[in-house]
Amino acid sequence: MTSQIASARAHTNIALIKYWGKKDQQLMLPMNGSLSLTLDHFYTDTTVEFNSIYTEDTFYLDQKKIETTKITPFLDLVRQMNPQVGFARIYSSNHVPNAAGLASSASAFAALALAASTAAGLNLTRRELSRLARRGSGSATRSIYGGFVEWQPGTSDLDSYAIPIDEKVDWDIEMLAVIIDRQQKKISSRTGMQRVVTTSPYYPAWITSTNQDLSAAIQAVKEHNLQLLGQLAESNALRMHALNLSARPPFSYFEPASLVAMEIIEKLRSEGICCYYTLDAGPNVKVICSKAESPQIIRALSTAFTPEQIVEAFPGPGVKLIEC
Ligand code: 2P0
Repeated sequence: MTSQIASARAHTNIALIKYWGKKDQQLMLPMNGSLSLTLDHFYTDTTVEFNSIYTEDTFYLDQKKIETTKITPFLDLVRQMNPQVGFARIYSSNHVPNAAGLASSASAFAALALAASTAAGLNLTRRELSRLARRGSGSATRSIYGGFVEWQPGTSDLDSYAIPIDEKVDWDIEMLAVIIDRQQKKISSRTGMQRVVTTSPYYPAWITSTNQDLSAAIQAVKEHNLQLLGQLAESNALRMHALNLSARPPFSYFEPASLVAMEIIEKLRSEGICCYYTLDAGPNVKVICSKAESPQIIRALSTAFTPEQIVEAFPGPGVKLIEC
């Protein structure tokens, strides 16, 4: 019996400029570039053990065996790189509300990419890890790095990967997550984004405007301009959700409580507080703000949400190996 084992931790990331559509569904190449912030508070720990006695891949999430069709094709990519390794047992624990728009697949596949490739004896560069993680889930491409990260869309498997923009964030920015629903979302990101690509008449305008948003947002990060970054992130998120409303059939991830949170943020802004929101493929609202002003924002959100629903998060690190 030969056994090879490794464990990794990856943090999730929230897109400030969104990825919403693929030009190649098999290679997971995005239609446009995106920009995210990796967060410290939400992460996935994953252990991969390849063992010659196993006869299939088995996946345990939070100690429960899960049937999924996503793991074996992903591990097959690792087995192509080292045909010596056989089947695996994968143990993951998620410190992210599952599939509730807090990007659990991002941390999941980034952790799996590092744990599986290390267990297989491969010593991949971060660029190679980013390309590998992409094959599991698009947003995972970015979770290889900490801080602000750009995913360059590329034109092939070789040149579609993330690059760090500001890994060790040393300026005053934080993100408040307003947890509105921990349930599985009704329409998966994968289904939702392809529906807008094929049916929204606004899709070409999304591509043009998002490319402009991306360049401006990268500049805002470099200048530590929280206000400009927040403005760009909020309008980019609203355009993404407008695409969903313009698809056929239309769909939306908003819940009534999402609108309540958005209104609180807009009101605070009219009172001079620098805060902006973004929403992903779920109803949770993420607020971009400064540490200096977050106590006031939390107070305002507390009029409508419980303390458990308001989670503070700060810029977090890239993927790393941990003790098994
Ligand atoms: C993002 N989202 O840029 C966008 C914004 C959600 C909204 O990437 O099909 O789980 O696995 O590549 O990465 C969520 O979609 O989708 C996502 P797949 P993924 O973060």
